Amino acid sequence: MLKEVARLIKKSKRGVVLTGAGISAESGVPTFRGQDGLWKQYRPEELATLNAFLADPGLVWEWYNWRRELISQVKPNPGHYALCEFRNWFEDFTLITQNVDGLHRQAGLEDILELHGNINLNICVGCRRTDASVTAIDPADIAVCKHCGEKLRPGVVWFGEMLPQDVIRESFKKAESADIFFSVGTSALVHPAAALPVAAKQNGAVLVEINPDRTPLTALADYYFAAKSGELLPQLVAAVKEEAGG
Ligand code: BV8
Ligand code: ZN
Repeated sequence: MLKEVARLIKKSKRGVVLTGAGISAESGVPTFRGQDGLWKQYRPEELATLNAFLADPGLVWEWYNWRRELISQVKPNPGHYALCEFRNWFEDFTLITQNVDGLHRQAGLEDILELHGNINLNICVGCRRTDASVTAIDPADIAVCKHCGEKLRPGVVWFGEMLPQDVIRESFKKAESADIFFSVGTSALVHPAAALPVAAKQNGAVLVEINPDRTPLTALADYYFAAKSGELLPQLVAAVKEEAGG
């Protein structure tokens, strides 16, 4: 299967990768819905929502501060680095991520489409301006916006919130024109991100899924690797190098 996919990659001009929390799992960042899931003690909809923040901003900041602390101590894993190689394979390569941990950028990929924002950004809950001057937030005394006085919140997209329109529009444009689309480390449950691989497939892309567990996407995939991304992606890089005789 690896050889076949390597051959398809060689024949493809436009490659797109969508990643989810699974690609950061081997870096030590807990996924959302796994057994070590971030949301074990809370349900996602309870904390990652505007209502939760308005009801108890301190609790929400405690959770984000815990995640920021955890992410500040982890590093990209071989899966993140392998994706940097994908840039060399395609005339047009796009990385779309649902992750907010910034690990793709740390691994060296710059132009990334971040669907759900970035956990290290602080924005105003009122006017949504970014305040880069504030780094740490004290849940007991939450910093406020210099422009309108409203509280600062993490710069991520919460449930029930719109994704950045320019980012989601560009993501669908890239997915719909992809020759080959990789869905890596995502449970394919959260919309509208989960609709991207389907849109790619519907527009003629070869769909490759890499995930140790099956997902709602697995039945639709042309190739499904039941594997960890940190192991499989480097193997795919090696197979492409072999294919290129290099
Ligand atoms: C919106 C940022 C509307 C915050 C996140 C019913 C049906 C369809 C949709 C909905 C519905 N009810 C509600 C909705 C909408 C909702 C949604 O999709 N809910 C789901 C739960 C059903 N979506 C929204 O609310 C979105 N907004 O719809 O707005 C709207 C429209 C118009 C006008 C106004 C409003 C907003 C969604 C964004 C939410 N924000 N994150 C934060 O991080 O704190 S989502 C959150 O889940 C993360 O970003 C995460 O990336 C994302 C998706 O999860 P995954 O990345 O897939 O992670 P997960 O743990 O689920 O899976 C990990 C996978 O990795 C597993 O499959 C595992 O097997 C695998 N894995 C594990 N180890 C490895 C591995 N894979 C590879 N290698 C390994 N080593
Ligand atoms: Zn403001």
